[in-house]
Amino acid sequence: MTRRKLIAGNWKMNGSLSANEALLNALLHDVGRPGCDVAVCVPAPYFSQVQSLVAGSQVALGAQDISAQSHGAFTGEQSAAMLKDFGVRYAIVGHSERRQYHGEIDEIVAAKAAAALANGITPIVCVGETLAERDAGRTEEVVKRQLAAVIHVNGHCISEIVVAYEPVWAIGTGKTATPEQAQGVHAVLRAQLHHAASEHSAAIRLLYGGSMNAANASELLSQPDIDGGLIGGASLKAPDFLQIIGAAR
Ligand code: 3PY
Repeated sequence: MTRRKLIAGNWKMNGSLSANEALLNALLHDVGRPGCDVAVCVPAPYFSQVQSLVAGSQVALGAQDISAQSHGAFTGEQSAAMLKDFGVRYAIVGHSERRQYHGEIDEIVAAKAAAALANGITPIVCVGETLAERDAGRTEEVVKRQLAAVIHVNGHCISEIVVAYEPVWAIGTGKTATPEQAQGVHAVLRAQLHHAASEHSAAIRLLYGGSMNAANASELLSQPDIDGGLIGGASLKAPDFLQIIGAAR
């Protein structure tokens, strides 16, 4: 089955009103009608600005996190309904930086994915092993455990998720998994999805993330189970991000 690729930028905690405007103007000027889905996952304070800038374009708005709660005394959190108010279409959940710095365990990630799905937002569920886990031969066990938690809670609507394999050792380090390493893990995840939801598994998009850039995108994106990318630093430079989008056609 052919899956339409998705290229999603993860701006992380970067940007300013002026920098966002310059970046998006450059992106929108040249993106045209891309042969893939495109999204930018931006810091929450800029939802309103980015919603206006991308309105009517082929670029969708995404968030970098979402609360598992619907409302109430949860200082600093943003609910799915709040994200919907700004036209947010995707929400990253379980990025390794959130797992590492904010103690987000598998159960929290699964609850966040559930909150997104219940509100019509597509969760981009991140999984990935640390260098120590890879060196110990535990990659498969770790990513399968992380994905199983989400499948377990969201079984009936699993077809609506996007999964991003982001080896932690390749995040912000400039190191990238080789296309073969990435494809190997994607095949494991595809098989797991097939086992859990055979009728939907072929349609679920599996993105690669972890230092995907303009130079390595084509080779990674040509792998049979790599259906797009979750792009860190390279999504902050319009020419690089456009080149990655071009490689996903
Ligand atoms: C990276 O490429 O560094 C990322 O973390 C993308 O989410």
